[in-house]
Amino acid sequence: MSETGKNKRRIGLAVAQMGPVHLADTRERVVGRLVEMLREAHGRGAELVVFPELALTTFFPRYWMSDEEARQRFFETAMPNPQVQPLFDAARELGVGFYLGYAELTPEGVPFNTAILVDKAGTIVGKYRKIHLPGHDDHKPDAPFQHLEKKFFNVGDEPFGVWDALGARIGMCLCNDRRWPETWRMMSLQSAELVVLGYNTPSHNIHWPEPVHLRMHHHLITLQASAYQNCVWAAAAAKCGSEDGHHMIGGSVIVAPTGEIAAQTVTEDDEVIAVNVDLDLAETFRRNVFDFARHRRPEHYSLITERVGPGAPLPRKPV
Ligand code: ING
Repeated sequence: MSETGKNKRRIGLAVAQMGPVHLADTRERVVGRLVEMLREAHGRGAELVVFPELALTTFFPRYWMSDEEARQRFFETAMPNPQVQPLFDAARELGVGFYLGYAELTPEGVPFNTAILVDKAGTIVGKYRKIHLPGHDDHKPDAPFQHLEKKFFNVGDEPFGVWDALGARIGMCLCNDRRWPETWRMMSLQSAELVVLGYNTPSHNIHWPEPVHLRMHHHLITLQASAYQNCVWAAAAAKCGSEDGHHMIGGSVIVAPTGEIAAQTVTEDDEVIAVNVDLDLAETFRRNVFDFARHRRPEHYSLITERVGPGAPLPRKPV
């Protein structure tokens, strides 16, 4: 972590957005792209680089196939492994940490949509398995594409986590997690300073004719509001563009605890954005507006963990 100016706690943070990964793209080719962006990010002062969700393959949950076929073609049974090793080697050589999303098949044969946090020595210091799995588990033959995360992945088996790494308190999540306020609160209640995530967000909704511009709108307001309400920096890396004709939004961003966008990509290709993050920028908000310990009233929030879906209004005292 570099100290510059008025002794601020800073971390060089980069988001490495990926353009399309097609079915025909090999992991070797993809990892070559990741290494290239890691080097560019390092050149721009990055100490931590955020890669997308399921970064090593095309977004395969858009295709109907058997679990066996999916696991054979798109899952990693070890991390690192020979195909990904060049990324770990480059990270260690340059002294840069990274977040990487991939499809994990555990030794016990359990499938997860996973992200890892790797430190400057190339050591995996944290692992998160996606909790909010969107989409469906049945085949929708009439849909233009599928969204089979509920079929191919198990729900994560550990709560949202925060890790002390690279000189910061870093929380991790994945894609759809960012839409749920509970995700962010769980990490800010563990004193996160920075939340990193990758995403693959289709432009089109298979369930109803949602106006396309809303995808980007909801993506950005979610990150900006969540960063502000939880006093964290947020860094979100897209895999985007048209993968074998299936379009996904870009809009990779680094958002400050003020809720303002500090950097945003402008293409749907491989693109690096970088910010020299002031980790203490959130301190003012934590001391005043969002001093959780002074202002939160969990005794009035019980429904948030007691109920899954909406239910009856709570009984009230007679007015
Ligand atoms: N993708 C999408 C996401 O949450 C989605 C799925 C899009 C759900 C829009 C609801 C609305 O960004 C993944 N992979 O979660």
